[in-house]
Amino acid sequence: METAANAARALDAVIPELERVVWLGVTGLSRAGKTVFITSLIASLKNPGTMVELVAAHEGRIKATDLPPDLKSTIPRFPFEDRLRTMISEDDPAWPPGTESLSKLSLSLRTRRTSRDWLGRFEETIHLYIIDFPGEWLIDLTMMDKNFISWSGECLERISLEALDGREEAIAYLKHLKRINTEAKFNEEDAQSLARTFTAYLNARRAEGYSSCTPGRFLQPGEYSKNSAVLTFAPLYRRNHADGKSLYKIFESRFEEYKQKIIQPFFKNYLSKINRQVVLVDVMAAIEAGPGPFEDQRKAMGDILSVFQPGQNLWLTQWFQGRKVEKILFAATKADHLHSSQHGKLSTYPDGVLRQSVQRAEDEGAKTKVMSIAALRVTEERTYTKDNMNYHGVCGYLSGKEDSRHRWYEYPGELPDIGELLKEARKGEKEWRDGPMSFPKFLPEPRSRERPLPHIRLDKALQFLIGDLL
Ligand SMILES: Nc1nc2c(ncn2[C@@H]2O[C@H](COP(=O)(O)OP(=O)(O)OP(=O)(O)O)[C@@H](O)[C@H]2O)c(=O)[nH]1
Ligand SMILES: [Mg+2]
Repeated sequence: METAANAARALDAVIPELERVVWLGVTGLSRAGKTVFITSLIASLKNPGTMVELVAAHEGRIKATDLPPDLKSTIPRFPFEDRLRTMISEDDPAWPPGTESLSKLSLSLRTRRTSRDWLGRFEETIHLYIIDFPGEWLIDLTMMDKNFISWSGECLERISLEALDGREEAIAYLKHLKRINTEAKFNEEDAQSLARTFTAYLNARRAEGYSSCTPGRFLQPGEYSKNSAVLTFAPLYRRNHADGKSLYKIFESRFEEYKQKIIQPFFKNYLSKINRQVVLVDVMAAIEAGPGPFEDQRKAMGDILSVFQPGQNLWLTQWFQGRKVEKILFAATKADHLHSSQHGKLSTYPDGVLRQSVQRAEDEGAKTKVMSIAALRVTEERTYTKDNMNYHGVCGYLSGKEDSRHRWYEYPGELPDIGELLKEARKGEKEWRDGPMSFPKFLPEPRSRERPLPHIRLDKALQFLIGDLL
């Protein structure tokens, strides 16, 4: 026995450890839950007490979880410790702020295999590369197969419809546009003022819960300054005879520059490398916002996801270099806002909303799964009985309450049927037939950082995404 163990140790010394790099794409629109998911994922791998469904963790085969400095990376490191400190604290925990720029983290998991591989290796290290970015940037992918004429046409058609509906910022943009001769020689003042009025319109649209607000950098400029040239353009009516020095032509070339300098590198350097992907969807926020934003989110996500299927978009296909997303998890986030009796229904939502994308991913050979999760569970379930009726609700630190340091019970009601919602949204209804819907929002509760994080199905999500690699 001793000789066999010595031989194994000798083998370990000469054979390099198996190392693998996997890009885990955490994608989702603004406020979908990406930053919370990434932070909770890392914290839960480092302290896996609650990760029972992640087989390697449960079997104690994850030997080390490190966050080594990525010396080759030119972008900032994901501020994991800072985000965790915000969310998990004994004093005043809060949700992390919205993400304003790109960051990356490399997470190294040293695992012990259940048996030696054919080279006699017993241990291996998986380097998970994860990036975090503002959700607003994702929607820009839908601009890649448009040119200035088609993009402007779509925007102006929508703005005109919204102006008819009385949207103040849409009316303001059209009025502004009328005053400007876009065939005249370019001048910076007109350019800046048009871009500003258009950005105000985009901001107002987003505040109402709409997702398709392009260009995303107008809302979240990241490393660019808001009035840099590449972010100073706006949709214009088509002008076939404008000359090269006109405002029209300059805007047209800035639109192309935006695609080439901003969208393409973001896709080429990061998104095209994704092997495993989780698509986070905040279905409850979309339901709350009403049928218009709900349908808009559905379309936007469908368009975005089509980009990840090589062959769907000629512009971007060249960057995949034969790579494929092998597994895609579609997850409805923030499941802890609802009692578990509603989770089954919530889990059907991503499939209902993104049916085409799920089908297309499967046709391309990717394994897919649909579920509902809470990366950080901040509520507990309670059943409240009144007049012989049971109300299955949740209880936690309610956001927006003056006294948010007390636990409050909420009965979020029953989720409507996804098929009905889709029908109403597709018909272009202005309001849901059963009236507006809203769900309670909860804050993280004070807790010690030593304890493993509570979650809903984060372990199952990870088992599907990376379990086979561990
Ligand atoms: N209850 C609960 N709320 C969550 C959870 N995850 C996210 N949230 C809520 O959703 C909000 C947005 O989450 P983030 O992780 O910041 O979303 P994001 O996708 O990173 O958003 P951007 O950075 O704007 O793109 C948080 O501030 C929380 O209010 C969760 O697991 N449970
Ligand atoms: Mg974020």
